Amino acid sequence: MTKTLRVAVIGAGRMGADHIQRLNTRISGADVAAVVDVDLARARAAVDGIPDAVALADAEEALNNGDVDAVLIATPGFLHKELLLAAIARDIPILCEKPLTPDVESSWQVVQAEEKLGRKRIQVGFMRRFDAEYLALAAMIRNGELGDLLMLHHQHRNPTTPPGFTNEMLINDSVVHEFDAVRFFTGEEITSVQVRLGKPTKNAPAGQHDPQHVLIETESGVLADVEIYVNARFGYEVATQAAFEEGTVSIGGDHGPYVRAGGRWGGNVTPGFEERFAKAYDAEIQSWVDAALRGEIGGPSAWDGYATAACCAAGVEAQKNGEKVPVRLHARPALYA
Ligand code: ISE
Repeated sequence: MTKTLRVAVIGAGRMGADHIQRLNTRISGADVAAVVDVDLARARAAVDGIPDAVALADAEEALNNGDVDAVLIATPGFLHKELLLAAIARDIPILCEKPLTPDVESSWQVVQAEEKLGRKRIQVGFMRRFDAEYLALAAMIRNGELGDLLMLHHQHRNPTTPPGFTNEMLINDSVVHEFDAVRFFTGEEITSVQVRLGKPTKNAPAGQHDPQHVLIETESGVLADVEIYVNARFGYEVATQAAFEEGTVSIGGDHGPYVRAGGRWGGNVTPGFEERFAKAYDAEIQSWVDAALRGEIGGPSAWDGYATAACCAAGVEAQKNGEKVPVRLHARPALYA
């Protein structure tokens, strides 16, 4: 008989609710066993219609529930560290939404706790690694068909930001994806980050300088730049152009349906990340479930979470001083070789 992973989802907000639906309807080999939210009414609404799933207000209670054998953490980042340490102590599979933790010191503590456990239990929710075009570009880089990769140009545009989205969050919450993407594409660590603040939009809330231009360098000297623009109004856009010795490759462009009607031609702009990366999220969670049932992880590790947290720390420093700030990393433990 094939085992089914009984998952506790912690956090029933925007991303948690999306993952609960996905686990309940599209993912095979897993069921939602519990939903935890400080807002119990929200947890109850999330389990409505899911057979045998309980709604709880306390994560500890879910982790101690004998019916739970894996955890998906989708709370705000400041709660991740304690939840991760509690789940590692129970030696259960963990899918943790990005960022691993909001600062580099706590991310390193999580890596050390997992290293002590002696096996990888944490998969970090960098879903772009499961996007079909990201995978196609990564394969072209690996097989060298266009020669060496030289530069990456990223555009990351959001329609608007939720209340409380600080200037630092442009780096910690948004550009963290590009830090992971650059590491994923190149297979190298990032060595420095610089942030340039140019002409801002008047549509940004007070305290946010938007857009920003982030310059990234990797171990072999690949240069990447990111336009992070989080109050772009028109919709959601994540795109990359890669420059190789023998050509260029663009991903994340608009897709069909392409409509000609009513005297106009074109298509629809993606409204947000849930729609833009819906298939990638499905593939990510399926890969996590399949791997968890084998006792493994099926995607980016706690080391990837830690390394990107180190890039974010450099990025936030660079936001403030305008300098090219080195990324400081501890030596990579053998567990993540
Ligand atoms: C959000 O938290 C995400 O993870 C989205 O993918 C990203 O595009 C957005 O900028 C973040 O705020």
